[in-house]
Amino acid sequence: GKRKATDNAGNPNQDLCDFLIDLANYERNVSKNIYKYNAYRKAAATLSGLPERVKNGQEARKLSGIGEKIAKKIDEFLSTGKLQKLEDIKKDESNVAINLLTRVSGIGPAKAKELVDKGIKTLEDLKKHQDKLNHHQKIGLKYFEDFEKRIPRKEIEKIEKIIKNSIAKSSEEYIVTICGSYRRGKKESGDIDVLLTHPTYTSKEKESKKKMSVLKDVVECLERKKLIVDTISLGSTKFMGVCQVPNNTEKPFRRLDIRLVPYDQYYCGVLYFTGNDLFNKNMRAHALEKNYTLNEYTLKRLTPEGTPGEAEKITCEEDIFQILGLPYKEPKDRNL
Ligand code: DCP
Ligand code: MG
Ligand code: MN
Repeated sequence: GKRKATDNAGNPNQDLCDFLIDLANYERNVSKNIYKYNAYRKAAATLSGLPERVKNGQEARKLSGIGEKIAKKIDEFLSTGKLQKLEDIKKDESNVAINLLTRVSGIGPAKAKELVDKGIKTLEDLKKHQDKLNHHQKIGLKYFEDFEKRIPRKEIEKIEKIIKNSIAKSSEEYIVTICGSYRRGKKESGDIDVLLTHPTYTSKEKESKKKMSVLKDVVECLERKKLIVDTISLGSTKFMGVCQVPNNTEKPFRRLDIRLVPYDQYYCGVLYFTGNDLFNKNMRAHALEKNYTLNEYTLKRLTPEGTPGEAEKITCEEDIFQILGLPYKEPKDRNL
């Protein structure tokens, strides 16, 4: 997601979170320093969870993810109302342009820099140079304003019903879970992350011809329902595209991803795509401490030599926590 990750209603530290997210984005998009990007995001996430306004950097330092350098920036911002480092970054118009272009879905920092070096610096410039964009980037540009809008929970609930009802007509046995921030209980989301499986679709028969068409059939069904309105990409296991609540042309266009996951790998997939990313990182690190390796597909025990064994049999998310000796965490408690 490229939007603010600190969207709590009435966050008393919103302005501090905003400047940290601005810094994070410049580190990712311009300096290409993912380490600093993550550090700033972590600090912003910590501040956004506080019930009260931070009084000074020293107080903030006591919190997890806030060290001396960020504490100093907090003090500077609290006393001057701005941050010189950010002002300097913004003085360079190519920095501002790179940052803008990376907000287009499908344009990463490298592509943005390439475009800016060619003198393409605004959305208007981009529209005139669509020949320099791939299909994903063209879609990102076409729906730029809508994709920046957060999706209210109510609207995702509506879309969830449409997807479940439509798919149930072809087989009652489909299992559909909307993961991501929605499953973690957030009031608004950046996109819609759908996981799909069917008991007859397992990792052993991934390649069979019949299975290849499962996702295509589902996508075509949702196109007929006028829910899916554009496709970024469609493979045998992953659809990326655009949806809109049917018969509601005033509603914004939304980013929709659908992943078809083998039945025996479904709950590792659900865990991964529920996130958040920090929670996933911690979970994987914890698994390694217990000599397991965890990813979006499987949980496997590691031999003393460090080679993974057979995939553990997982029939629900609780199984994963239990095997790793962790107390179960509800999705709403995975917002780290
Ligand atoms: N994910 C991850 N690591 C990444 C990207 C994603 O672990 N680098 C996982 C955790 C995310 C989930 O996939 O929660 C879905 O990715 P999104 O980018 O859609 O993130 P969210 O749904 O959490 O937030 P948003 O509301 O911005 O879509
Ligand atoms: Mg999401
Ligand atoms: Mn997503």
